[in-house]
Amino acid sequence: SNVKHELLKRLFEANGAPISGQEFADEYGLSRTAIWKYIKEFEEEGYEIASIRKKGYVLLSSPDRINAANIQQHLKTDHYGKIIHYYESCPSTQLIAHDAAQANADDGTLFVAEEQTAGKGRMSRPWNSAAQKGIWMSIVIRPSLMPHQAPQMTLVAAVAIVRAIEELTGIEPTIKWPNDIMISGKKMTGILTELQADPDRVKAIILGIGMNVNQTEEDFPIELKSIATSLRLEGGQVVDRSRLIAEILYYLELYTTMYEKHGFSPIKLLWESYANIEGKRIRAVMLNETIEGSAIGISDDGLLELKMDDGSVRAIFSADIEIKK
Ligand code: BTX
Repeated sequence: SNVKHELLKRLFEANGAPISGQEFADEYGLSRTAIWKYIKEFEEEGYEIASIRKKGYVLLSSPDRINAANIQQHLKTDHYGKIIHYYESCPSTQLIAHDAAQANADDGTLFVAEEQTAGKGRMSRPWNSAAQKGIWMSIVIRPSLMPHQAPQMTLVAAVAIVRAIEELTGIEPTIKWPNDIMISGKKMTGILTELQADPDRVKAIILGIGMNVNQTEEDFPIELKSIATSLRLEGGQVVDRSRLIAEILYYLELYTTMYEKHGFSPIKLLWESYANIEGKRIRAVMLNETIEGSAIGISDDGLLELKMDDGSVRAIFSADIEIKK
């Protein structure tokens, strides 16, 4: 319930100082027993709370969970993440977010799960989403954009994610067009951008982000061991997922607003500084063909431009790319 969230938020915000159960109960018109019941529930969820006579409740430690209170204590956005739906386990946050967007979910509503049992990537490929190890989330955003501007939101998100990781961990990932974030040549994050639109306007973008955070080698299934990595594997440290989510939401809101107001060119500059593909030999696998050329960069619409060996230029909308040494 909302009151339960508020109570947990207060406990967090008190930073180790006691919260009076009586005062909180009065403020919300509840009994002290109701408050005590919430405290018991928190303890069952893994929070350690001390009850100090005549003073109140003190939060001693919180479990490693990306629930609303844990994320919201770090939040510095205007809209994004103000409403958070949290799941211990669900098939796919992307499906839930789609339904919610159809049912008019607000701009910035976030769906996060500790675990997905049917996480998906592009073209319904499976996305491995191990319990408590990563960030598996979908956000509904309602930017004022034309439908043809929607695919660039993948690049906006990529820039926001890389920036957030840099700020929080000092690790500098690279972006692999269009939707992967890599560290030392291995996939660390995948982005899935989906659209609900009228012919002339975007109604909602459902942005799915799958990020490997605290996996160790053993946590990856055999088929991913050589192609996937996590922040922990690269930086040698466990990362606070809630803090990272709040940081991502901050930059996502900032850069989405920038894109709405000023178009793609400032995003393109940021993107190019993180992608570093100019001049690289690229093999692009598309649905109907595979081509090879050298990268010129991305166009003003976010398409990948390749210079072919015969001198012609091809602009690619979507593909799986391989960057050759
Ligand atoms: P993609 O199609 O670019 O990448 C999918 C491919 O990535 C898979 O075929 C597999 O080879 C590889 N892969 C699978 N799981 C992982 C992993 N954990 N780490 C690295 N590589 C992996 C990328 O699609 C977009 C993924 C979006 C996932 C988010 S999670 C929240 C939301 N809910 C949901 O179901 N999807 C999105």
